[in-house]
Amino acid sequence: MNAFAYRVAAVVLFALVLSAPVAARDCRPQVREGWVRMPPSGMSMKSMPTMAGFGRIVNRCSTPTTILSARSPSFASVELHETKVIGGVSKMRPVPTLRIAPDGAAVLRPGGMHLMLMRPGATLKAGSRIVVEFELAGGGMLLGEFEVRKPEL
Ligand SMILES: [Cu+2]
Repeated sequence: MNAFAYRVAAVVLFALVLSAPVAARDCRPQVREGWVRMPPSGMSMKSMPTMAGFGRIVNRCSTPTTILSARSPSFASVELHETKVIGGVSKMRPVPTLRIAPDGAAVLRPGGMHLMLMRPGATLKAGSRIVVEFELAGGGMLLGEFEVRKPEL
């Protein structure tokens, strides 16, 4: 190898060493268009102490990401659920872990996957925002913001 080849090899190596860990550290999924559906009007939070959260969790990283759990300072507990119609009956079941492919997204929407937000600590008003923390496999954390909205009539 001549001197030029050595220099090219050194630069390439240096770039690899620099870029790999930085990309992994900087790349986190994001919550977009997060919102929480208030109970229908006329129903108090006490009679229906569960709300549903929707939005998109986008993974723009080159590696898959897995959500292990969720929690929120505004609710006693948070679970990921999936609604499925089985034999004409709509049923919800917990989603223990949620894997999102590289450049993929998990869509949380009414009638599908959603966050089940249980027992709010305080009465939430339309327009207020709550934060949900998602625990990621590998030790990371994802913070998502959700706007409280009235259900559509
Ligand atoms: Cu549910």
